Amino acid sequence: MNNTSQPPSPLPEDLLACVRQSERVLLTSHSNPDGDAIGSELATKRVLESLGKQVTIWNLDPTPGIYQQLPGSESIHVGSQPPANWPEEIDTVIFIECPTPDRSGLAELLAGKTVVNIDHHLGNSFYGAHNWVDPAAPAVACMVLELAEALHAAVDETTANSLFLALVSDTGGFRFSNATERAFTNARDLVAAGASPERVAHILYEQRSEASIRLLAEMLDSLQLAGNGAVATALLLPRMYERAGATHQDSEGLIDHPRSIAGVEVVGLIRQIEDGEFKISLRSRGDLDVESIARRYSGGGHRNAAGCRMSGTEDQVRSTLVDELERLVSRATD
Ligand SMILES: [Mn+2]
Repeated sequence: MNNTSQPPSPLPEDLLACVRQSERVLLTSHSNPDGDAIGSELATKRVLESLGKQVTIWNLDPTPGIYQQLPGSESIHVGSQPPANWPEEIDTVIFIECPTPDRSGLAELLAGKTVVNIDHHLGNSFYGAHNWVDPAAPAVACMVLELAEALHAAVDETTANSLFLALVSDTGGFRFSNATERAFTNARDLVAAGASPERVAHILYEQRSEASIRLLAEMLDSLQLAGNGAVATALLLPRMYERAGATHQDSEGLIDHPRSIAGVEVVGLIRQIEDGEFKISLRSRGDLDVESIARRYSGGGHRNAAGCRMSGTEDQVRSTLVDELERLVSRATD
């Protein structure tokens, strides 16, 4: 997922000092939060609370169903209406796993506070008063673990489980290119602190809703291969959610299935968000850089996992996307 050949970026002193001094903290992350976003937020909340700080998590979008099993997830404030203590009782906003303020979907609402930016996305825009961007970090969870150590905060079993879940989910179960030595070192440290790989695997892989499996069937029905089998695209349309009895929270991880087909190098999942508007999720293997495509459509992400939006009819968007992905694959084989 990240450029694993680059050295880690050390935790900046000014950022550490700011976190130390902040008594009332608001945490947020990107919209449609994933396992690294939720796990890292919940762990950061516990770490800072163990130091006597008041911490509120505010995300625009609901926590995906599978991550609602993490202790503390019920405390996450969701939606575009601010939590009761905003803005009077907050001094610092920490963005976790959020490449630009806009990606939180809350940028305008969160204006006017000291901003701390902790992230591992390559395209991070260094928007904070204090920035720690480490693209070599396998997951932001690894950075949170380092922050906890620097703050001399205890990482208890619950915190370790949240961070372990974030690390497992961002590395695809230690299968992606970001499953580096550092990922395993951190994994070992987290297990030593009480994380349970069995419990986390149960949460991530064995607790899907029936609706999400029915939605998977609908999505696979729409699967098309192109580019001599190297390019896979699939659709998630409102009528599919309806038939499956599913909500957006049930779509987490579905993109991994087209990616598991032999010969498939890149996957584009096209999800309709309103008439003529689609959210595109991209996945790739190895050196194929889907972030370069996402960036051209005002999106972003990592080399092997990125996202953006496209407008048009369903057919137009799919054919544009297939063209882009075929070009990416053919450039790589030239
Ligand atoms: Mn991440």
